Amino acid sequence: MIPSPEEPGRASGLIPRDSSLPNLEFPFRDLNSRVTTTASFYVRNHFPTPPLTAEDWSLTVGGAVLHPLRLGLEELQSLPALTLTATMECAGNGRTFLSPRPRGVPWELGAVGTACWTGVPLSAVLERAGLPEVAATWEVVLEGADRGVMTEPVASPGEISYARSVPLAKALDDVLLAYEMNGEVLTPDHGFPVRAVVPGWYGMASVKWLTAVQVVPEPFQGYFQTVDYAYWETRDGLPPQLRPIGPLQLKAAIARPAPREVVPCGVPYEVTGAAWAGEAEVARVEVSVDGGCTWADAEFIDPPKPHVWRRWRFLWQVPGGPVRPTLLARATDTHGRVQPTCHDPARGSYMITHPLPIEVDVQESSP
Ligand SMILES: Nc1nc2c(c(=O)[nH]1)N[C@H]1C(S)=C(S)[C@@H](COP(=O)(O)O)O[C@H]1N2
Ligand SMILES: [Mo]
Repeated sequence: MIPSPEEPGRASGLIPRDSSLPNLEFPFRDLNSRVTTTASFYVRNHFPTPPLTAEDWSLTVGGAVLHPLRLGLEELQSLPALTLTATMECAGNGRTFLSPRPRGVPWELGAVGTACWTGVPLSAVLERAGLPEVAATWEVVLEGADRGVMTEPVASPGEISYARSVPLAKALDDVLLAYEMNGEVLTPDHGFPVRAVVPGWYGMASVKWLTAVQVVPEPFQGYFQTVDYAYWETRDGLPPQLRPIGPLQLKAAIARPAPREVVPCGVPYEVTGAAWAGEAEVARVEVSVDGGCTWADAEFIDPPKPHVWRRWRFLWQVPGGPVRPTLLARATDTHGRVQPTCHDPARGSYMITHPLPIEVDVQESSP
């Protein structure tokens, strides 16, 4: 089944990146607001969107809680709500820039967006269920209603649901059970009726179509935590260990010019893009228009805001053509950390945060 852009609630104007599931990319060159409209927000599905209804939906809260409970949508919505803005990026965003081209959805630059999410803090629901005395290893498993069989990167044990965990401390800090996106009811593709939003983390943690929350005393080792969405960490002189991907890593991305754009020669061009840093804050963005030989500061369009990208711009004096310059952008955070210069193979085809080369064509000057 080709995901039809005409399906009710399905966004148009997004670029399909998959022939069998709605995996849809935002054309990143269209970036022109800090908050992405819902219609322009990328979609990442591992399984078909489940047909949930507001009447039938419920959330079970269980595991190592004192009073397991089940909440209907109205009950959840009767709890005090809050709205937060967060940038969400798929961990595989930018994968097409890797060579050799790895398996996985071939995202270019646009598997990222920023939205305003309204819902109930997960902490409020966990407080209701009551927690015993907990330790630092405790986690909260978030499970979606979508199910299916995975064949890659390894075969799943038959049909599985989409599930991810977050550390209990993060769950109690700022994870939201969102039922609205940009002031409107969630669309089916973005998780109707309720999804988790894990601010400052890669998108895989923000489980859509959330139907179960379980508190567990040990790290959860589910499919999307181990064989998928994991990377190799080398620490303490031990051999590499697989770790689940978590917080967003520092990154600046160029929206305009787009890859292979034809740029007029001899006139100023406003290079623009966005930068984000997960749980840290972006302090500086630099641009190179000569493939990384020299760098100059870009100017921020947006003020800093936790968990939200900052758009930036840079005025480029385009040289005479024909030439094919390579543009790069790189960010520094408030701790002085800078993006890595090349992709670390320990990250596999995830967390692609080295400056991505944007090659453009400068038009030949007319005689
Ligand atoms: N239930 C469920 N939740 C999910 C997924 C999924 O396939 N099923 N995909 C995850 C991934 S990998 C990403 S990047 C984000 C994307 O959210 P979006 O489709 O609203 O952009 O949802 C996450 N939550
Ligand atoms: Mo993702």
